[in-house]
Amino acid sequence: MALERTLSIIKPDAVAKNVIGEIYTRFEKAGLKVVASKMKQLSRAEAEGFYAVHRERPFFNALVEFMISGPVMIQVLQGENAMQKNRDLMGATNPKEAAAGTIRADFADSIDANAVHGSDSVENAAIEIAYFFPATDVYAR
Ligand code: RTP
Ligand code: MG
Repeated sequence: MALERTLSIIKPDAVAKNVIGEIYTRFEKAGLKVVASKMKQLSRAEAEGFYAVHRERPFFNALVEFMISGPVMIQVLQGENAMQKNRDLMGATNPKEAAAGTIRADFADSIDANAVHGSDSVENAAIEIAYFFPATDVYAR
């Protein structure tokens, strides 16, 4: 098994619902450690840059509008198979299809307001972590 890092974002809907702590508890109970974190109001340019791979998709504008609608909580998670483990905790993109007990099943309202983001590959995780955190702000622990 590989010790990995992945990028997680608690999206504006879940921050507004005041469930940051409940979501962090799920990370911790799954053996994932928070090794960097910050709350941030994304600018439009930051959100567009972060989701640049989706620029041509029909939902891009709605996604950017949603991600700048309020502050987000951004964290780096570290642990064995952290990328896939976080994806498993999150559940399917559409909360209607998310397995019971996943973050999206429990906290997401819609495919747009779906509570969390998680990197979808180890390669993208490295890019996404560097997008938000200088290396000196990510801690070995
Ligand atoms: P995320 O990137 O946020 O972790 O979510 P994901 O991998 O499960 O989904 P992805 O395909 O990367 O899409 C990014 C976000 O765009 C919104 N979306 N809306 N209306 C739609 O059909 C649609 N499809 C995707 C979701 O908020 C999704 O999380
Ligand atoms: Mg994605």
